[in-house]
Amino acid sequence: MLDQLNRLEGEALAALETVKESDALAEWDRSYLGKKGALTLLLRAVGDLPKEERPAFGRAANEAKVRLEAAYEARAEALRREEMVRELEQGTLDVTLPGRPAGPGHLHITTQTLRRIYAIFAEMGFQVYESPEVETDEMNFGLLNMPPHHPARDMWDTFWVSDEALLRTHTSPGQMRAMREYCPEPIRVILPGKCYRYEQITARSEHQFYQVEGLAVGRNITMADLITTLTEFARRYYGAERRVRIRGSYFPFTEPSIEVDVDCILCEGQGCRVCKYSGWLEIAGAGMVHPVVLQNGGYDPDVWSGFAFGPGVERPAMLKHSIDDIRLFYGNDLRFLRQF
Ligand code: FA5
Repeated sequence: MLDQLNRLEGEALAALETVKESDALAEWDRSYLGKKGALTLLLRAVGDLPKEERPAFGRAANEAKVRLEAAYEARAEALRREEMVRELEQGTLDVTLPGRPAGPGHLHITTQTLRRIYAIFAEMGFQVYESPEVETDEMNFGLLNMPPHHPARDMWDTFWVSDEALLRTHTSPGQMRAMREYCPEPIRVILPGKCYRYEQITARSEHQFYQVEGLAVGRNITMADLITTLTEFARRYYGAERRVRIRGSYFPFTEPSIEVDVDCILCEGQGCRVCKYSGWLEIAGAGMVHPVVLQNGGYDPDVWSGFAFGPGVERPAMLKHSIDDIRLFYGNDLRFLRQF
């Protein structure tokens, strides 16, 4: 079969030499590289070979494919140039025409939202701390009070990079990095960044989205500080007229834990697809930093306390701008993006 492959490659390259115009080039592409092309069919037949011959043949066939694709690109470029020269000679291409103007770009709606969030928390004395997107299992879960096999890990469906490394499912591992860097000083930081979850994409859930974690560690920090901070954030971001609701919740790394909702701007609390017909939209999980987490970060929980919160970014932007589908954010439809 290796001989057959070599013959096919030689034949394809020779045929390419004779191609003089774009229809013939497309036909060449179909007959050698297309779905039913000769090379594709040969590659598929690899399963018929004895097991020990398959890797060498597979490698050779893939290399031949790369060479043929490169030859195709080179021929296509040569034909484009020939066409241009022909047009110039015939006078059908006017190179003196002005180019098409490229309008100035602007910041993506997510970036605008992030900057607004940074500004609000900066006014409250929080500084930005960046932490990695590829994390260890230990940082993303273990040190956050979720040892291996802890059932709460199921709350975060994970994209694994290797047995120990993953794409962070939330910005909370940044808490541990900030604590370990600043200990034994008090902390007031926000940790913005992209998070990844292996989950179903819907009108309100993406598999890639932003969060802005918040963390404060000090000697007398209480739940009242947390609620005030988040209520003030909601007031400044959504406007004073929005209602904020605090619910009890559960996160392994905070105790007690809460969830913060704002009444749905899209339906004015009447119920719609985005708020799952509840009238409320969850904007952040939060709570008092769990003593085990404080300890893992180097702080003595008998002396220090802290709060943490983790709002998303796209969902707040959806609420504020009445966007009813999160998939629009990264769909790259300029008609959508230009509105903001
Ligand atoms: C967390 O990820 C916790 N780490 C939050 C936290 C931080 C709790 C600190 C306590 C202390 P949760 O899975 O609920 O929690 O996500 C937090 C926010 O991220 C959600 O409120 C939502 O705004 C956003 N979010 C979560 N999943 C998605 C998704 N698939 N698409 C878009 N936004 C999402």
